[in-house]
Amino acid sequence: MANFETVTVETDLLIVGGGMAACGAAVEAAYWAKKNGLKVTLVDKAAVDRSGAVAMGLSAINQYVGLRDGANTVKDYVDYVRNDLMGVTREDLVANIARHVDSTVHLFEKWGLPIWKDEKGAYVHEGRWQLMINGESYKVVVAEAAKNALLQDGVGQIFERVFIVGPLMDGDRCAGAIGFSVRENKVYVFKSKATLVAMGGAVHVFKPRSSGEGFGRAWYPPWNSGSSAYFTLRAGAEMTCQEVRFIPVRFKDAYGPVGAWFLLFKSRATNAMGGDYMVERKPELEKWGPYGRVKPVPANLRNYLGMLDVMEGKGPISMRTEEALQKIADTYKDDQVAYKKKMKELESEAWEDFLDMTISQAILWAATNVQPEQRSSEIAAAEPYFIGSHSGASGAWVSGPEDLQTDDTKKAYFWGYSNMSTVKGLFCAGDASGASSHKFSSGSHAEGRIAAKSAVKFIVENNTAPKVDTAALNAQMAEILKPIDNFEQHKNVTTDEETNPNYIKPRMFMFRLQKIMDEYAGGVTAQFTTNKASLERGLELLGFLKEDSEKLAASNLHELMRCWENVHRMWQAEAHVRTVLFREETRWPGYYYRADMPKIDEAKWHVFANCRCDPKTGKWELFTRPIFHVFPQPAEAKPQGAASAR
Ligand code: SFD
Ligand code: AMP
Repeated sequence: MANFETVTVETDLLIVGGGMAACGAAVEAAYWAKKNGLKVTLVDKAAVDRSGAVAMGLSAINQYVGLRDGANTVKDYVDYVRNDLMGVTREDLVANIARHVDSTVHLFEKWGLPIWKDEKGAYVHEGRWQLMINGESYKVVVAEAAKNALLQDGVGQIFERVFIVGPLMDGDRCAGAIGFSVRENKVYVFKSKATLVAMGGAVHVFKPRSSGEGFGRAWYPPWNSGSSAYFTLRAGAEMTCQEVRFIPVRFKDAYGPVGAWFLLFKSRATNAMGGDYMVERKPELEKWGPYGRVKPVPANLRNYLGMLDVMEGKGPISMRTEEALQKIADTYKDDQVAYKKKMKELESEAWEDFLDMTISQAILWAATNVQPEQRSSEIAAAEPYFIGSHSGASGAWVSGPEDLQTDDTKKAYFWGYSNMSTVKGLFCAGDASGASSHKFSSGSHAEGRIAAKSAVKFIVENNTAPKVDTAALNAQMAEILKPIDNFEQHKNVTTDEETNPNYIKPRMFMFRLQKIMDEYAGGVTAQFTTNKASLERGLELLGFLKEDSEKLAASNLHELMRCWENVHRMWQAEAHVRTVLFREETRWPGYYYRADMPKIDEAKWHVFANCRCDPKTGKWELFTRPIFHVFPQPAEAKPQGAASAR
């Protein structure tokens, strides 16, 4: 076995990940740990200041409910999320985040995040739920608070550049995590009483649109590679909404987000003939149950209407930036000075939107002489991502809060500790927890706080150190380092290290995974369309890939990380394909379309599709869970599907 030093760290609460949810968890955990004399350890594969999806910054806080102003209620937010996800949502989880998220936003402001204000001092809204920020240093501000909280008074410690591979188990209880340094030859064994998973979602499971030119450029950050899903699956946790991938419409080729354009600048998107798909294709919305009739139209249906234009050869689709800015400036047209000033202001806001969050989009504009006030820009549907915190929903099935349960949900949605998965001592937040979409950066931070407080409660009430079997641990270490051994053992068989009959390098492995997913599971080249036979063939090919994952090879620590990132992606892929196959309907056209089951089936499939992989046998189980409301609903939206185990 490769020669690595083993570092063992014992802690009470272990937080794996250092993004929005983990930083929220750190702040809250530090407070409760101090009160209870506990120790908290946070581990990130990168540097917390700039890790995760918010690395480049963001230009908006997408979840702010505005409870103190009476602007909206928690139920308003729950109604919005449920409809956007075509009826499939855990209302208790969404409501729990919604009632706490504003306080997280107020903390961000206190810590120094500049939130736009109007002349009266009120927050400037991008849309009903979104606030505009000067967010290029968003992550630095949030990370600083997390670090201050953990590092003061010896409450906690932070490990950066340590890649977490998977869970340590003590029977059915999570006992910590194992990983390795991406800088030094060290394996890290973290033993904990509770573990909070917050390692984000996954990208590059599907082939990206940019495959040679601008290789790997995507909207979602390439370093979030499905570690949360892998961790929870391997611990034996029940997973939910694994079929719900997110496809955002983005500015073409550099993936600039569209929210500010649609909501703040009130832009239209039009096709090559000048038609507006949101207007011309409105009758299509009638086919998608009660969900197509509600405002705003769900994100997947908005996507779908545009995709129908593209499939009919009416592309490209253009964001009409010039028209939108002109329209706003026109309200000042009788005063030339005010008009010019407004135009300048709009121009700088337009650039700042990308400079805050997706710098490459601003660079692409500059490189291609685009002045948004003069010329429209192409937009396109991106490749699929797994991001349960945005408009996707995939993640672990977690317990809701006790006080929001009803007679129906008490047994189905609650098992003692908020945000604990079905595995004892294993908590999840942000992209790691499922069926609670639209939490975004702020809601993920709030959910991290909720989960951390709950995890501390678990520790206080279960204050025993779990045991880790030495033989099992040694086997896990050997498995983690196997790619290094594979390389060392076989590297001299050929003259080109990249090509070898005895091993596969992570880059080629990733290409194979992406090709399978793209072609069989409804990626870009398959027009986001699939069917039973394709999915079954995809599963067969994923099976061969899994066999070959034993042959992954790494010539250095960086490649070792790449190997495990791709194993993580592969598991996310398998959970996805199995669940798309299981759900025999098309519920989210615009995210994926099952050509053999082209309609929504409310009677049978108004349910959660959940799955679990038994850690002992490796056998997958797929089954449904009922959807219950925690707020009273109008008659039409009552659940119709019965729960059934399959
Ligand atoms: O406009 C391991 N998001 C937006 N949210 C907003 O509120 N406003 C916006 O403006 C947003 N936009 C946006 C967004 C995302 C992206 C990519 C872009 C633009 C370009 C969404 C939010 O960013 C997202 O909801 C949250 O960040 C989710 O938080 P969390 O904590 O679940 O994930 P994370 O922040 O990505 O952090 C993940 C962490 O895990 C680490 N990690 N650590 C150890 N071992 C491993 N194996 C690990 N794998 C991952 C990461 O390093 C990181 O610390 S807009 O487009 O909508
Ligand atoms: P995006 O930039 O697409 O990630 O969107 C940012 C926020 O605006 C998210 O909360 C989206 O759900 C929302 N959003 C984006 N486009 C629209 C739209 N056309 N109508 C309503 N909400 C939107």
